[in-house]
Amino acid sequence: MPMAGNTTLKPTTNPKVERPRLYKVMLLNDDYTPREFVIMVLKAVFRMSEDTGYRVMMTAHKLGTSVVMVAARDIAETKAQEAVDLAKAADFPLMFTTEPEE
Ligand code: TYC
Repeated sequence: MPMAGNTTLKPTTNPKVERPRLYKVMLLNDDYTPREFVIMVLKAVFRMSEDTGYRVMMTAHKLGTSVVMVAARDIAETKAQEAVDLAKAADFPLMFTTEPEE
């Protein structure tokens, strides 16, 4: 049976074979969510330590946005949704978004 798709003998050097893009989960600053709540979400959903959570939270607080993690698209989107759901359940406007890496 003839093979469909990539039939060349050097698949690992074939420039048409590309890894799927990775996605960034971004944390967005707002004026209402308490700092401690942001850190709690970063620890619970993204398994961050208190120190790392504090630094990521403060970066978004000062600059407006901060990179939380980089992962395959489905993982990034699931984590961002879990984090937004926790914020919604607590009635905070905290937002996480995903975007492809360059
Ligand atoms: N800016 C918020 C405050 O002063 C804290 C905060 C930090 C909220 C980071 C969101 O992504 C955020 N209470």
